[in-house]
Amino acid sequence: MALDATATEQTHTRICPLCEACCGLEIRTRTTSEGTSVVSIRGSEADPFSHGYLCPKGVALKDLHEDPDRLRQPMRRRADRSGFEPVSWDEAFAEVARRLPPLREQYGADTVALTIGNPASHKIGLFSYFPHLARALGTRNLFSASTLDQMPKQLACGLMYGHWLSVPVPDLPRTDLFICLGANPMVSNGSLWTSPDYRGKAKAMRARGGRIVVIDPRRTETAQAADEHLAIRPGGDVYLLLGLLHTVFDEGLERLGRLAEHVEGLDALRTAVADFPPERGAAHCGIPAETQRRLAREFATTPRAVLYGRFGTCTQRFGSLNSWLIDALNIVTGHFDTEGGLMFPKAAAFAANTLGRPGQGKGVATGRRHSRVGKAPEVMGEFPISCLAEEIETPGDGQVHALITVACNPVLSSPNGARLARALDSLDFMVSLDPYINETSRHADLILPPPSPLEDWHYDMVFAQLSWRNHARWSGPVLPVDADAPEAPRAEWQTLLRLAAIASGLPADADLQALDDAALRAELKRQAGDQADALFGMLEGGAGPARWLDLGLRSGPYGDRFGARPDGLTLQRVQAAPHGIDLGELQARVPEILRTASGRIDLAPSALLADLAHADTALRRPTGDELLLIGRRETRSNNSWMHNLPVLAKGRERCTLLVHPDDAARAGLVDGQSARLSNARGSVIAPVTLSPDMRPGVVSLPHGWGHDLTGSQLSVAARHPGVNMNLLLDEEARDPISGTSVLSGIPVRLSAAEA
Ligand SMILES: Nc1nc2c(c(=O)[nH]1)N[C@H]1C(S)=C(S)[C@@H](COP(=O)(O)OP(=O)(O)OC[C@H]3O[C@@H](n4cnc5c(=O)[nH]c(N)nc54)[C@H](O)[C@@H]3O)O[C@H]1N2
Ligand SMILES: Nc1nc2c(c(=O)[nH]1)N[C@H]1C(S)=C(S)[C@@H](COP(=O)(O)OP(=O)(O)OC[C@H]3O[C@@H](n4cnc5c(=O)[nH]c(N)nc54)[C@H](O)[C@@H]3O)O[C@H]1N2
Ligand code: SF4
Ligand SMILES: [Mo]
Repeated sequence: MALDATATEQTHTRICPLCEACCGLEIRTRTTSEGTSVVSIRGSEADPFSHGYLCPKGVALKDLHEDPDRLRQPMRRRADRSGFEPVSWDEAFAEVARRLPPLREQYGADTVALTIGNPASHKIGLFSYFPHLARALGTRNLFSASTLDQMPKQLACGLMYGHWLSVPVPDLPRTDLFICLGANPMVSNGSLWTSPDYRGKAKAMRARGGRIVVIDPRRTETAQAADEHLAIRPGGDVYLLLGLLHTVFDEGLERLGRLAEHVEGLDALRTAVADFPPERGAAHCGIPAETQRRLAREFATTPRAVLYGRFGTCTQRFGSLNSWLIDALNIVTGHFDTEGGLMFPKAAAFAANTLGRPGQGKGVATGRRHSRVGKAPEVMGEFPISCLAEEIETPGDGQVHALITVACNPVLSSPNGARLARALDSLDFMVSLDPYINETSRHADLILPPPSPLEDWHYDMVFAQLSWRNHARWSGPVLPVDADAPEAPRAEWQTLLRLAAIASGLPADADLQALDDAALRAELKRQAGDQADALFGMLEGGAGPARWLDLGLRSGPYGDRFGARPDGLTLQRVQAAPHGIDLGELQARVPEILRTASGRIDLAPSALLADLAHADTALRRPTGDELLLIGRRETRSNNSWMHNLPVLAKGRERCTLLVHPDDAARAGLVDGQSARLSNARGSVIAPVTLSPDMRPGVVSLPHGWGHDLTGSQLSVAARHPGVNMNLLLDEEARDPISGTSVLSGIPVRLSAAEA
């Protein structure tokens, strides 16, 4: 290698956009006459929020940036459908302008469906401008990964506290008993709980005498580092939670303390759970009544304790009930809105629960409309993503003929992706905003790629609202966008605003700055009336999300209020702090945070009370002895889309089926053997890994695999494709109140795969 005397190295800080932990990274780059490249990626020790933590995926940002399969230019499907060809941005948008408006004219606004996936919550440009596109399209057919994930939690929080994003998080650093239900933060790095370095925090907590109990069908990595593991039966959480609450009331262990005057529905809750003593649900949840009672007593009588439930508790038939009962248990035992319990973060910008009149609001509503085919109620403005295929397939008024996917890969991430893939092929027009030609975007007519995260700046709109500690952190771009490539990826807010403009009937080359100015002025008018023009002139950041961020920060709870509080936050101040600004530990926020119509926490929302009757009916049916399939996450994998990065893909096969030795023996299977997993939906073949950590009768496959579909361009992933567990899932199995798919506890048959 020739030495370049002019080479310079530079250190940048960047919030990792790959998972909810939002670690602060330190990225070193080297610039030579050839250009700038990444030399190293480490956790940033100086970050006040993540203190140097990172996982192997953070390091893979270099591979993501350099991945030859990552698209560097818009792609258009060839007319003979033989693959894709690069096109200019002008051509791409001209094609949208040619094809989308006529479909809307012919079939109406609902004919265009929009889906948005997980990475959007990590990209300020996507998250903040997606609503522009949704509004411009005016379609009812909005879908997202939320109904494959956390919608039950958002619904329960919406109903109880009055806003969809008022989601309390466990205050692990100050608790003495942490009960973790259906979550594996050691691997996932936390969810609806932005808390980097679970391992370190858990270790510190146990070192000062704290106890951790993990309740999960598998003895997970989190369970292995806990004091106790209870192997719950998949789908049985609602009965465990009812048994715990029953015990609390039955034994007079409730202790609302300061919250007593801020809740309503306590008697209704007490009455509702009275029919569910621990004995009744013990077989269904697989946890003996006496263990349930002991756990309830321990939880209620430990002054600083917290019960946290996540993904595994949401993606079940009774996901909304689970989410409600988890919070209710914390509230009635005095472990809520107080140190060491569940607490509400207070974000510096964009949090609806810091806006408007404190302590009271409109609450949330659902079911304002229903999906055309399955009649599923709208929740948070969306229909269940598992309804998308039928909306495309079923003829009639309102049929979906066009689709825009934004950072979403539902062919792999949602139940029965095979059906969805067939449906996508029948669309008249499809656009994907995606960096890859993958299982979903291969069906698109146009793929519009984003810049790599290292070429983009960032501020966490969503996760600052879910953080273990309050903070405001901004990262600038680490690498310049390739100036010699005029068709290089463009900022995603621009792509979204351009599509919105076309949907609004404007020409494909409309002036984005003017459109953005107009939208911001309208918002200021709404917020500040006569002062809008003056405030507009004060905002910094140019066009795009930076200027909205300045508005969010300045008008937010720590903001400078445009000079009224001179030492408050502004975009400039946050940008000037290279490692971000620490805003302190979580504080009590009830009643100020509440936005329910009553101004109180609703402990017994009627929609949830009503669903208890169904839990009761289900309890009357015998448990059955079928083998149940659950999922799992892996440190070196992230949902469906990071299997193409060499640093993560290397090493042992990851998409294996974990089977308890007793179940394997019964099926005549040995370690490493190929097993067939099948049910009425389909069948997949995966290698067996024997694992005594599985609850007997439960097997586990990770999700997001199955990279062997023709037409994708994922050369590394295709070498270890794995299988798609979602082919075994029933797209009609949902928690009907939240619309969330059942992704766990799926009955399956296990046998040796014939050679
Ligand atoms: N069986 C089973 N199914 C599951 C789960 C499970 O545990 N088990 N988990 C569920 C959960 S929690 C979730 S959140 C969903 C996720 O569901 P999705 O959001 O549909 O899936 P992801 O794998 O996150 O794929 C995201 C897509 O975004 C693209 N992408 C990545 N970065 C960017 C970017 O910067 N810009 C743009 N425009 N696109 C980008 C990727 O290439 C990919 O196509 O899957 C769900 N599905
Ligand atoms: N490495 C890595 N990290 C990730 C992701 C990833 O794909 N890989 N995905 C990210 C995303 S999108 C999300 S939403 C988060 C999710 O993060 P978490 O909420 O921590 O979810 P999981 O890690 O899937 O853990 C869910 C646990 O629920 C258990 N489980 C399954 N069924 C049941 C049940 O019926 N009852 C109970 N009590 N438990 C059950 C599973 O065995 C599993 O251990 O992780 C994020 N972080
Ligand atoms: S845990 Fe890993 S993937 Fe998640 S933010 Fe941190 S470095 Fe990124
Ligand atoms: Mo997720």
